[in-house]
Amino acid sequence: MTSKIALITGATAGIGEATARLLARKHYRLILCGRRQDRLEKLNADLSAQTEVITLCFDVRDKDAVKKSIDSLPDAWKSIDILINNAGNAHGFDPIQTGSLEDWDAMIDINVKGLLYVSREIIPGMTDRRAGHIINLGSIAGKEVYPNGNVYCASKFAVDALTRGMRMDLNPFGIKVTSINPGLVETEFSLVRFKGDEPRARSIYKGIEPLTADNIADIIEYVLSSPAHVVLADITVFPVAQGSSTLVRRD
Ligand code: 8X3
Repeated sequence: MTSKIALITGATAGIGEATARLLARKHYRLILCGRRQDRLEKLNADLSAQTEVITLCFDVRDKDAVKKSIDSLPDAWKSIDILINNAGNAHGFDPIQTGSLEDWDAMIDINVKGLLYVSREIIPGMTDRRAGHIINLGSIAGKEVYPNGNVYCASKFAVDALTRGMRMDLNPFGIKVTSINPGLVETEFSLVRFKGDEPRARSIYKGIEPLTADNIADIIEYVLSSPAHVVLADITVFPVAQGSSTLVRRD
């Protein structure tokens, strides 16, 4: 039975929500962060019978809101043991010559700058306590570039670089740093990428059995259960049907 405190960004959907639900069953105390108050309230209502939950409603793009929200935590919740940097999305799937500046800003602001803002608020507590575990949700898109992936891939390559940089800078403090890099996971991811075009979003997973958000939550729970001296540093996970970013065997 753990009473560790885990903070999850992007907790209201997909991998973040599945992780919140699984860690609640394992009695982690949870700080659930997201932009959508109604979804945060529903999660809180669902999970608070299993564990203690605090919700923080803010947008990771807004550095003042990030600081204000994390500063607002009661003292008993300030010793965050686990940071799960999950918030992130793909916006658009255009070649570089016609990409939308708005989409580019969103991906860089959320996937890269948002991760930095949240990390910067939480890491000093971990270095003071010389303990902690940071899990960054990367992507196969942060390991291999693919056509039309351009800025999304760049944002996830940045997450990969930041994960490695954190592991080096935080090495003196005994802080664990893990990256999990999924391939095709069926969540709202493609619906957001394709701006609500459901048939196009569904076609990404057609003829394969994609990963689910629960598969990734299981991996996160496994990573967190490692012995104190063990850190799973870098995990890439595919559905069996996937051989690379661009190689997918469809029935
Ligand atoms: C999600 C995986 O392959 O769509 O990050 O980029 S992919």
